[in-house]
Amino acid sequence: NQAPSSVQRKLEEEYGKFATTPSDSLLKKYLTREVFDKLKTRKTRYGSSLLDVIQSGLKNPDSGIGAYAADPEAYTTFAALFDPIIEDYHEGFKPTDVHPPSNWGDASKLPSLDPEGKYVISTRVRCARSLENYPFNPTMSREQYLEIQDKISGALKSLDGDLKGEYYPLEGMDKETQQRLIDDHFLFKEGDRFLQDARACEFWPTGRGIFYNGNKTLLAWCNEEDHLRLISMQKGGDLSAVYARLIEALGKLERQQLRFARHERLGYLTFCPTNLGTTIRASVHVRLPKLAADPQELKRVAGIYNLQVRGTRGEHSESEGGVYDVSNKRRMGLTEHAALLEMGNGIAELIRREETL
Ligand code: ADP
Ligand code: CIR
Repeated sequence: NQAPSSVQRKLEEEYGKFATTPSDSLLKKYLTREVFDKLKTRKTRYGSSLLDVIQSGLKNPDSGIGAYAADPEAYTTFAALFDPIIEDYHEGFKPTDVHPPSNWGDASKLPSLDPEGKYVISTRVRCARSLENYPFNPTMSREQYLEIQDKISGALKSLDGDLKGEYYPLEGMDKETQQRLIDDHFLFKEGDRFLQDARACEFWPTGRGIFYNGNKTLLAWCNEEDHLRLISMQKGGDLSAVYARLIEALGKLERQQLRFARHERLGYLTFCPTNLGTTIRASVHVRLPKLAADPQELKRVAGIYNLQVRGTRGEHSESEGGVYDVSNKRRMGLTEHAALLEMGNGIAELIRREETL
């Protein structure tokens, strides 16, 4: 039960080139010769090899991480690579640590981010879920994409009241509508080279799509990076309202037939190791002109509070008009509620610092 020799040869060749390529990725940091030699012959039950896990990072040396779980078993088979990546990204979540059970806490007990509405433009909280008994992107068939879309869009029909909405498949959506949804920060982008090189965009746009309610405050993405992304967002800084809506919607979906994949140690399973555990990314779009006069300084100060800074159009984008996306960085080893508090308190600190400058 080994990776085919053609794959092993390709791995040797590509790893050789990567060894002489400069890269700040965690892949570069942790795929030592020793780890590489240990993993290069392995194959998961789904047939994924080390090459399937690292091909995006090999092709894109500007990756932050550079590895994806080609299927749910990859986290175990290739633990010698994933464990140190996870420990580094999630601020010290060790191989012996166990992600705690879900605890969403009391949504009303969160700090108000920006009571005067001077800095925060909008607030968003998202989580990711994978369906049990399905592989991840690179190992999914066209039929599985469609099956998952059926299950997810079916379950979303159960949402009622303010959450009631409609599912729009990407297949057949006109380009103008798609672009407007992307520009308005509602829809995932198309052609992400990190995902494409991980073979996460096969059969595109089959099985991909977006759900949203009447005022686009609750959204769901189907089969983009993960089987399901559930998103709550609105203008302004009312973190409690945004978080409460996510909890309500997820609770309703959990009462449908959907069964979500959860690992006893890693928490909820996702395609990217950065999203494991709670899978929660709570962000604001924020303008902090004084702090951000030097973007590197903004990143440094944000890091003190375990916050991550992204550009206006999300991951791997630049800031437009001084707008930054600031969110909690780690998602593992703490509860959902603790992740929200970490983000909320951190943003409040950044605003406090902005005001002293
Ligand atoms: P994620 O991994 O959470 O899906 P991305 O970095 O891929 O994040 O961003 C997805 C989209 O969400 C982008 O259009 C981004 O601008 C948007 N977004 C993220 N946070 C906010 C926010 N607080 N307000 C408005 N849009 C946001
Ligand atoms: C990278 O390594 O930069 C890309 N593979 C993306 C990593 C982070 N992805 C994410 O948070 N979803």
